[in-house]
Amino acid sequence: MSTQTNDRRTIDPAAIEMLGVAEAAQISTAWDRYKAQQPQCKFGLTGVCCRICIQGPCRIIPNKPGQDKGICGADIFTIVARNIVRYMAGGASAHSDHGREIAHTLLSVAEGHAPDYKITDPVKLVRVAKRIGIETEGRDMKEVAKDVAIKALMDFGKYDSNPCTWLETTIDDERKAKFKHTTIAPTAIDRAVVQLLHQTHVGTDADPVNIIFGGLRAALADYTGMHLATDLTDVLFGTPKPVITEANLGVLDPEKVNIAVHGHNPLLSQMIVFAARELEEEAKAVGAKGINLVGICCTGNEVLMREGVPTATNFGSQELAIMTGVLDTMIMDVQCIAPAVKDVCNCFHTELISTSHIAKVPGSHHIAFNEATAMEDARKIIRYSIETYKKRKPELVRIPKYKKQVVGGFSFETLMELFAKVNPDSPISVLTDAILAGEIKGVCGFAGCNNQKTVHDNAHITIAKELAKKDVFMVTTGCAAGAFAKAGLLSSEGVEAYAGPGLKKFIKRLEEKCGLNAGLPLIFHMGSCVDNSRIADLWTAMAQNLNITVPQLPFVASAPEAMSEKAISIGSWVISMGIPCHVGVMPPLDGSELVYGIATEIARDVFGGYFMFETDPEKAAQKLIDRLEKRAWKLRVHRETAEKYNSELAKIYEG
Ligand code: NFS
Ligand code: SF4
Repeated sequence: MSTQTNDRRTIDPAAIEMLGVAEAAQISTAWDRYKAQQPQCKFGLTGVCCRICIQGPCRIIPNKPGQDKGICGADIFTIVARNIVRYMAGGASAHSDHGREIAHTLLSVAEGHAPDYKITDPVKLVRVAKRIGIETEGRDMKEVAKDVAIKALMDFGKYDSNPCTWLETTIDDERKAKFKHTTIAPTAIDRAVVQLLHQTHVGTDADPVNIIFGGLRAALADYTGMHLATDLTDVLFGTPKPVITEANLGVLDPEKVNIAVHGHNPLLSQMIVFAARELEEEAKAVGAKGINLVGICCTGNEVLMREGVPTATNFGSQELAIMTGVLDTMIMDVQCIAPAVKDVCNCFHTELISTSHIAKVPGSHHIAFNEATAMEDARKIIRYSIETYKKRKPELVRIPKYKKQVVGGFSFETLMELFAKVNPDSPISVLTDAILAGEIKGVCGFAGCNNQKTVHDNAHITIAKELAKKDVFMVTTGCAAGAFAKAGLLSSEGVEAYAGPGLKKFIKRLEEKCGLNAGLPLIFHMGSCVDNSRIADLWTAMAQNLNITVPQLPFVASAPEAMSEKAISIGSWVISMGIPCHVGVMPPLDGSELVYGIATEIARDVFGGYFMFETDPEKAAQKLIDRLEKRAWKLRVHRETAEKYNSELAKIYEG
């Protein structure tokens, strides 16, 4: 039963319209179920409920004699720390296992076992190979690919004590030393996760600081897994270049077979793109005008970045896409697919197709997807979708008219190519010079999800508009990108409406030279959540160019509507790298003042990065701007002093 009335907790006009449809049809949505869960358990919300052994659950009441510790004697700070780092283990597992599949596929390509995949971007392959110390001169690309894939797979399970290759070769020397000194550099991804689960087993580690350092090691394993995922996906499918497309439910086409790819793994969604193109005629044969592929969540971002596939919606509103009545199939791979989508499918003709052996939903149609038979499997899925189209019920069709232009595809390489049009000798200087000159204040990377604890998309949009006004250059990934896309912030419309004078000048200067058929966007879409690695590459390049450390760089991050374990893991490596990170939802750690303090204060002393938890988007924007202004000011002062007195010493300072 829908209880939704006027207080629709979303600012997405298409979602508002579809929630009306849900209400009329009495279809339960995440919005209803969130309400039904209220009030949520205070012990769980603050992280003080321990279920690590089955003597529990132990719920801690501080200062209440007898109940201020768990049955085993675990203190509140141990319990909160253990709970939070186990999220990091979950996040690192999801991201890195995705990366492992990509690496496996590259190995299969090299060995000739995956005939439908190929090395699409040999230039990137060579660049990655050189970076990780693999010989490329005069060698066959398949041999190089094999060595690269094996080295990537070794990052999961190698047994020496050197840090993971993908970590060690993508960060600067100062961070390498920092991670060595604090012992948080993972030597193998799987080991970091397993060790953390061991460390947090009943009766193992009770020291909250040590537990959190174990968590950060897993978080850096998460970074390692996602960076290799980004690199090798680019090798297999091409490094993204600028694309022009659209976003929001208005991209659904009543006259075509509509197929949504939902989840994360481009090994499937990319093949779906190829198969859809190939089988267009078969769709026409049943009376459709063709096949319309749309994306939801990060696999949508993957095919948006490389193929210009439009975005239907993001995590929070995934169920609503089905309620349009025109989605014929929703194809899921892994992660962030709400099981509720199946219940909604039951009210329409839509079929949910699962494809992974580790992600099935009861009642969904399973078509197993294997790399060895990829195109055949993808064709099967497309044909099944065409069959389903025939069952569409015209009386249930209702497509909200909303859609916005999206200019995306800004991989790190593409951004550099863009900057190179202004300064061919030192592309990255285009960005750093603008900061030194005060034209822009710095950079903010937006990532993360939707969370029912916030008003859907509102925190993303509110913060971004504020930052735009104050001349902050912005990049984005994940469902944050989905929110911006639907609101028109990934097109020049956003620049006209919201950019402050400095930011506008900066973007227009690039735009004049870029030679695209569309204006540049207010926020630059860098990809899926694993592509947060591209954002890290950006800050590393900027710091190196300025000859400073990352913690001195005017660069901040924000996950306004964080939800998943993956988001917690990303945030944790972001702060380890030296970047202040805002999170707009309170994670369960304020049950322990000590653990809260480690995340927000002590982390700053040790790593230079730290968390800023702020649920009010306006205040959050102000905090982000303050951080950037302070770092940019310090950077300029120390530069000037160093130049004036010709002193290297003035460059060494705390950010
Ligand atoms: Ni990232 Fe992407 Fe979205 Fe959040 Fe889920 S889809 S991997 S976890 S909800 S941004
Ligand atoms: Fe309780 Fe300790 Fe078991 Fe946690 S590990 S459930 S605090 S007895």
